[in-house]
Amino acid sequence: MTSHRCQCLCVVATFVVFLSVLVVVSRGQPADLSSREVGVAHHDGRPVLRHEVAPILTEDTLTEQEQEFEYLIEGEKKKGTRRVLTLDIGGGAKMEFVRIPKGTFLMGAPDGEPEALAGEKPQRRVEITRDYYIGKYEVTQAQYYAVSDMDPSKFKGGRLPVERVSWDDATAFCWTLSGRTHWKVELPTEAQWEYACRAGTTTSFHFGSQLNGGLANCDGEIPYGTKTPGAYKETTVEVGSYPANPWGLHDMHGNVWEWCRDFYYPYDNFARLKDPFQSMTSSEDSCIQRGGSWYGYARNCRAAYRLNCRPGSRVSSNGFRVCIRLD
Ligand SMILES: [Ca+2]
Repeated sequence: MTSHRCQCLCVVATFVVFLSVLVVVSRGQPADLSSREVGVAHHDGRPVLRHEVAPILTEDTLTEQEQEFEYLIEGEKKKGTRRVLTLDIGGGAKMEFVRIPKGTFLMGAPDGEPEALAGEKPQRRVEITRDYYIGKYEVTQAQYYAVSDMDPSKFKGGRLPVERVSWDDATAFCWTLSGRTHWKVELPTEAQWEYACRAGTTTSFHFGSQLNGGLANCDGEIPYGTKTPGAYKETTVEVGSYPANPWGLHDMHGNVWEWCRDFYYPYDNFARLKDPFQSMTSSEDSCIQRGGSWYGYARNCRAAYRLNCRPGSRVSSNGFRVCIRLD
């Protein structure tokens, strides 16, 4: 009798464990992560991460540093100050984040912007209701290796941006870093990305309305806003090789495309104007990438340009930068 009860208990326990695993695995691609959730991210089709995400630290624990920097607008040099948080991300690597103040901005392409596509319109006023941190640079290969123990990039160099990373890889990186640092690390929403890229400007690029490869790493042989062609380096370059934007961020235009957390949606079907974010609605959805790349035409580097891409895509123009959520 006792043996029979033991067997029953074993069967029930096995079933409960099986159900738990099923629930975790069936979560599929993560859309949003709140503290204490158990996460599963996929790399090469395998679940590779599963850990408790610790609660974020409070703002009392911040140790920011003020940094002065130079930026360019319409060819004129200006001075700015950024508030930088430096995190030890393990593996001997650090990562710098710039604090972005909450506020409102016009998201999307204005009427009359040359070569703007229908998906970039209508332009509308969007509110970002909380401060957040965003990477001063794209995630580098040294940082990616320190966190994920992988080095997938085509072009090799510790200070080059990591590429050949999918949306799944980028999300897995965020989850690992969240667990390691106790901060809520995530990909920027598309709105957070464009807000940070524009940094208060309204032109096609944060430095003006022309690009031919001189102020951002792209295919300058196909210029934008000018008939004068420029450089096409045919490779990524070290992060921070070009001037910062007015909020102190580098390479928001060009170098590598940057995965955003959102799945693609048309602006005109999307009424939310506060902290807009679109989670996945079907397995056919595409993710958003922003900012253009070393491989792309200058027009694709515009602040308003939206690329939709399958989340599993791993090509040498795909990279990312990460945010820290404060709430
Ligand atoms: Ca970029």
